[in-house]
Amino acid sequence: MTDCLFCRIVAGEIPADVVHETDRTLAFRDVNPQAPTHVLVIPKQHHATAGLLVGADPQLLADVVAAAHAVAIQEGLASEDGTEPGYRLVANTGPQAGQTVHHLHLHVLGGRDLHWPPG
Ligand code: DGP
Repeated sequence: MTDCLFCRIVAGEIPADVVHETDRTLAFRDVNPQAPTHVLVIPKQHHATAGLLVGADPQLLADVVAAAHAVAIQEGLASEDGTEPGYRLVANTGPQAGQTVHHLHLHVLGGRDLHWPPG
């Protein structure tokens, strides 16, 4: 989709600080970080939400989650066989949840104590 910001990042039309890439996923640092580590993990193909993606291509949703875990390990937020020190995956979905970019993205947040419930 040419009017989608994250599709334009995938296409290389908008620069991004890419930290991880597979043939079907891309991970890059959030432009407005909310934690010391704040990375967005997306499918390269356009899907608006996780709920829509899981119906269309469940393997791709699994690939996005696997990429997010790989980013967490790479960023020192998780060991391969565990979660220490820990991180949070967030998928804001819809306007009331604050989704502003309508291309599925998992926020990988870590590097500080994360409070619950979120705001
Ligand atoms: P959400 O509110 O869940 O839709 O999150 C969208 C995120 O995208 C938000 O944290 C800011 C980030 N963002 C918006 N524009 C850009 C951009 O051009 N580059 C990067 N790297 N991140 C962006």
